[in-house]
Amino acid sequence: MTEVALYLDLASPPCRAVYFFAKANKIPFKNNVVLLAKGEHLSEEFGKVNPLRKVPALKDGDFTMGESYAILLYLIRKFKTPDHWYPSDIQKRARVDEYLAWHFTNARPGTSKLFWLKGMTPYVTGHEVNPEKLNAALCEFKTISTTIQDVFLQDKPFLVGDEVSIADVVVLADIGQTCAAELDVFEDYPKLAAWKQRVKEAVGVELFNEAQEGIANFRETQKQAPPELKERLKARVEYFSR
Ligand SMILES: N[C@@H](CCC(=O)N[C@@H](CS)C(=O)NCC(=O)O)C(=O)O
Repeated sequence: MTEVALYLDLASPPCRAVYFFAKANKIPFKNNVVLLAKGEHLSEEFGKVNPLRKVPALKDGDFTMGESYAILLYLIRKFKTPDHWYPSDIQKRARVDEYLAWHFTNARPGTSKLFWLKGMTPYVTGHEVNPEKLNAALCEFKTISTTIQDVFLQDKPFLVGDEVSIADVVVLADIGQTCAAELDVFEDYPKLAAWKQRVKEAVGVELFNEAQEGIANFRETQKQAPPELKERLKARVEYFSR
């Protein structure tokens, strides 16, 4: 089986989801690090792999693609990973699809907002975020956490049943972003806290901790970001502060 190339920055939640999945399944891949904080995704060379200039991206021979969800599915199909990651039973699979459709339009923007306001604004602008804006983002995040716990997880060990799936890995990767914003999001969510431990163990605790370091490194590296990137970061902060 040929090795694929993945283009990743572990500071990015969708990259961490792909990385956790690939590593947990021992998928052979070349890890091409694309440091967002250095603006490496804006290079001509990376633009040939993903013209959207976003990570993660994948290259398999002459074939290139972006979008984490689609990359996860490509890896599942190419490497025929164990069924539980994306069950062949159509109703179980539909539950994964259902969760992820909700996640990418609700939980992802909500966690990103919190991360950019609490975790990035002080680093990019040098001052704390407006407390009212932060409070609104925290309320939004609580609604998201309640929905994940009470509507999707309920009393099951994993989001769609007894076994871990890509839905769990995608959430674990996003939750890491709130830890980076120094928020203990699980204080009021005991079921989510126990779930997080199970998913960490399913992908590997060391792997999880290793990927978390990517976020800390991002904050340090962005201090030396080129001017073009600093403008992009400021624009991102402004976008989330609206
Ligand atoms: N929907 C995409 C999102 C990819 C994405 O937004 N990646 C961010 C990092 S989390 C990125 O590359 N940002 C660079 C930029 O926008 O300048 C996915 O799931 O892969």
